[in-house]
Amino acid sequence: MSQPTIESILQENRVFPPPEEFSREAAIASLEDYQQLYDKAKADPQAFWAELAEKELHWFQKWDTVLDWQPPVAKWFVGGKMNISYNCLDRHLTTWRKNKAALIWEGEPGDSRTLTYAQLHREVCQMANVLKELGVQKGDVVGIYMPMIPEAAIAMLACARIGAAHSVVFGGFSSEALRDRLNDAEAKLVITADGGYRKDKAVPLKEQVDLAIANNHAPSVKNVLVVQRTGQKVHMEPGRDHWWHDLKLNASADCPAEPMDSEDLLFILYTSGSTGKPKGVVHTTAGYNLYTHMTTKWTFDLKDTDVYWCTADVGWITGHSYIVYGPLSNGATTLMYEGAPRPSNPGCFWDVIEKYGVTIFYTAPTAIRAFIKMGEHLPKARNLSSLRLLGTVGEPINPEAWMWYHKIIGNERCPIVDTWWQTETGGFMLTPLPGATPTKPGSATFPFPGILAEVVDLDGNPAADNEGGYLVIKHPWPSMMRTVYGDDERFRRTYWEHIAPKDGQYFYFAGDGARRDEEGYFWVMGRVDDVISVAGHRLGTMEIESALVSHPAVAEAAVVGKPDELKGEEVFAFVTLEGDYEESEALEKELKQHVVNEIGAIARPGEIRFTDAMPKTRSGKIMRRLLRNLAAGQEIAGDTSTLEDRTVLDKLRGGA
Ligand code: 7RM
Repeated sequence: MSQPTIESILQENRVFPPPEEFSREAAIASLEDYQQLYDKAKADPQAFWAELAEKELHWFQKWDTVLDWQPPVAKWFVGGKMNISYNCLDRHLTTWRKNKAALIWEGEPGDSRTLTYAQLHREVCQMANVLKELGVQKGDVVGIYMPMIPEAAIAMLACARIGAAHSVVFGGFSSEALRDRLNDAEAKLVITADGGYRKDKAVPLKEQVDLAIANNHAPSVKNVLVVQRTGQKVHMEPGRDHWWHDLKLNASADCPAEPMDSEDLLFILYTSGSTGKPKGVVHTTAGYNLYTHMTTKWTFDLKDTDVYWCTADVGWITGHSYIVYGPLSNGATTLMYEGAPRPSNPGCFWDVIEKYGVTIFYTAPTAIRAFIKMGEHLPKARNLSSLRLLGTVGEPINPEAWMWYHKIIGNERCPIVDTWWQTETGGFMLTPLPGATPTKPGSATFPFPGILAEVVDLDGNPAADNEGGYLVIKHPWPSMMRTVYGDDERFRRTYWEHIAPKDGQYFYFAGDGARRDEEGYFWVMGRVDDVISVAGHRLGTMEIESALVSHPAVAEAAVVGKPDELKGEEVFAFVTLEGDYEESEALEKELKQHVVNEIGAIARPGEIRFTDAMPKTRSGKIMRRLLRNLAAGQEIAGDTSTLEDRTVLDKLRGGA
């Protein structure tokens, strides 16, 4: 099992048409239907989105202008007023869905909870009132640092309800990383839990919040709302920290949703790039609601009887768009699972599918590769016949893993939707529509209707068939990121100038290389920048380098991705030491732990190689290409003539 290589993907020519019984029941039931929809959207994108916005969402007030596009600044449904929490909750209460399961939750220790739409609405209203009581106002930012429990979704919806923007920080991030994000967003309040369960252990969360905001290090944070999850002992600072279960006792369940302007800030979500600190990706209300609604509806071909499970964490965009907002806006039943496959319970995912009769299962290639390794006897020992549709996200899926997923989990009858998108895009950009699109293992197939995607060269010229290039989007779409929080200039530079605009045509580019085959299928090849993907988590190599050099022993650090069978990539760090330090196993361990403290366990280097010098060009740039070759244990490929000191390479190899 390995990552897709250009060779393996070029040889991939299997095609899987949608199963007939699936197409028969599907909303978009043939390639012709898709093509028609796509053409219609392309001919008049504004009319296309306006029609759907009218039909699919509730508005307090209709918009005046569908799209105001002053590149690269887009405003959608200008003048409209709506609330995404209303669309996810209130509007379902006047239908039979009132008592339908909105959220099914399975806790790691085996506890569980189901909230109907009416119950979820009640909890959200109560938390919204508590936030107001604690001084949160429309326009404020609230940090959310939570385990995978219903209150994570409740917190997001409660913020949206009162017009506060949320900034969810993945619970696996360290207190340092949390602090940076809280400060950048100037969060007024943090919603957290005493702890959460991760792989048979109760991990502390409130303690991390304490560390993040101690000594006035995050001065904007005035209050902390704490959900009791594990019962572990935590410090509660009087006047600042409040238990949710205490405040809930007197919280009214009456809290009308605040009418929000279409372009009001909905949330900030931090993501890694190739340079600088993580960027606060800004998403706004109406366009995000519409796009996540439509992509959930069509890509998962949602039916009212579906039990839909996305295994992501709410700390990532996938959790935002496809655990919380997209499914709930559609009135679907969304399942949330606190656990993860672990040695004590390697079949836990299949247990969850069997227990709840999951019909749609959406996970990441890295998880699939781990399942393969754990053995097919595990899924085979469970009844997975409820499944009707499978999905993947996060990285290119290697055809072998795709075939295993198709055969062993899907029993050769479930279509697979390989969805390519990003934190920045808000929702699916390239994806099959399961009743319509013949799939090819490893290809995210075609653009969603309304998305004009292309593979181009640096001058913006379309690449020839099967020729690699940059994957760009050429027309604004409703859920596109609006800016980098507090840094419009960085937004422009990062996403819109890599490929220079020409003749008024702007190209959105966020870092992936791709090619299109002769039938128009897109094959995403992976990042072309210094962003790596470890177990589907996006990390900037520079962030890890900064973490390393903040340790007194480290003079210089260069981080690259090393191909890894399971995780896709692993963090591989080259480090030169300050004069007074000597390499040792103890120091290696210490540096790894240092990265964990600075960023979080997901960034822990798998390997650190000490070196006397880095391979550099004459202008002093570290030659990462060489380091990537070295990390992968490959021969150095390509030109090394620009290398300043060739003996450096021999020394580095010697360490291999
Ligand atoms: C949703 C998410 C975005 C990056 C993106 C790609 C990679 C995501 C796929 C994929 C190939 C896919 N958001 N990526 N999905 N590559 N095929 N289906 O992952 O912001 O965290 O990462 O992930 O490189 O640029 S993210």
